[in-house]
Amino acid sequence: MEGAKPGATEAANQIDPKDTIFAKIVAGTIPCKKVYEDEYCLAFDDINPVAPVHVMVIPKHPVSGVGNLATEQDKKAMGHIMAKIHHIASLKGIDSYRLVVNEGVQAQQSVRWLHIHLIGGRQLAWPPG
Ligand code: D5M
Repeated sequence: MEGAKPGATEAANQIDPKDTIFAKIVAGTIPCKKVYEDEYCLAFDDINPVAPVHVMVIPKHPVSGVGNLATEQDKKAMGHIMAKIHHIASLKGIDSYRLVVNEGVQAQQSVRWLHIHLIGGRQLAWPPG
């Protein structure tokens, strides 16, 4: 398969989420355009939007990716996030959108802190590339 060398996913999995840019955003040492925040999650505009609405929705505690969801805290946060997504979309003025989670190198996850892309504000095509 193209796009990922053998072992690339394993190497990426070694990246500590605390070393990512999203850790700095959660800590407040790097600014973001905040859309929503509560005890469990933070939502902010994507710096490189692919649509008029493109929001990053992330847990506030470090989780690398879907493959690393393990603890009760992880599960509680992700359930909470899913229940808040529609509200976050409404804050951007939309009620139709797509959620994307890239997991691992071949899926082009570039920030190893679990994040949900909330994308909308235009007609979206299907299937995605
Ligand atoms: O998506 C990672 C996403 O993170 C990508 O769409 C850009 C976004 N990003 C990266 N740095 C920032 C900052 N500083 N603010 C806002 N958004 C950011 P992935 O699924 O890992 O490819």
